Amino acid sequence: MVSNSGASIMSRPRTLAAAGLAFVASCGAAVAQDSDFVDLPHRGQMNLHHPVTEIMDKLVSLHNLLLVIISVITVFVLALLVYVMVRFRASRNPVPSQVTHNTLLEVAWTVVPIIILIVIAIPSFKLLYFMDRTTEPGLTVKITGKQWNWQYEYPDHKIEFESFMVKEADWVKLSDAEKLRRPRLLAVDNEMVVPVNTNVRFYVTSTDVMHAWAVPAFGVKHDAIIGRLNEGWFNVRKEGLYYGQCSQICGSGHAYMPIAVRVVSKEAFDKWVATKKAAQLPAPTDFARVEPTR
Ligand SMILES: [Cu+2]
Repeated sequence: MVSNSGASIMSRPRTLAAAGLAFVASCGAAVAQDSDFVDLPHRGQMNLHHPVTEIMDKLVSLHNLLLVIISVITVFVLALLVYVMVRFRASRNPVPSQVTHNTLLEVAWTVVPIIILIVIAIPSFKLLYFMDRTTEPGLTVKITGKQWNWQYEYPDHKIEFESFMVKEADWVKLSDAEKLRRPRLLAVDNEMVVPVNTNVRFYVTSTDVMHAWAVPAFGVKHDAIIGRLNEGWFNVRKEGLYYGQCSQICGSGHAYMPIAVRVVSKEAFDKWVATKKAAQLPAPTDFARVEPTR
């Protein structure tokens, strides 16, 4: 994790040539001051992302349980192999053993794996159902994968916008502090903005090829499939800027459709909604108002 406290998120364009950058910079302006925390990878980092949702907490716990189980199994199998290689080596056993069956052993190596699988299945299924959906959504966002960018819709607020990766030519114009917070290939022009400590329900779909919307710190990774709506949710407890990437190899632009989610206080979110709505003209089509033709 990298945190640059005090670093200004927005950089001022100095020349006309930076007009494109100004547009990029304006996109998070309404909520820029809310949190300086940025969830980023850094050199030498090990293990999973630092969790900021209950889902990721539980994923980490399951991962740790599985790591213990798999380590014990690996060491046990290795010990058996070493024992067999030494104990039954050709020089010590010129006449090989003719034993082919051992009922007790066969029952044991069938029953023990079953018990291990049940031990894994119980927390795994519990977690799957926990991750599946939320009964009390505080906000709903529809996420659409495209070749190659993301589109975010907030149906409750009638907000809709596209999110593109910041192009190299614009990115090099950012200040050094800004580059740390908005790294190359991860920075986007329009971040998805959600309030902190709120159940965010999201639907994921695609318009062209399969993508996957994934933010590791949230423990969320959902396939975006054409003609289908996949549902998920998260509730982030820490304000900040979180990055993810498309996690389904979708084509030539796969590496260039990053995901940036800015988690802000509820007040800042309301402010962002108002700013976004004011800036968004024309408003998205309200299909409910269309009169049927007779
Ligand atoms: Cu993709």
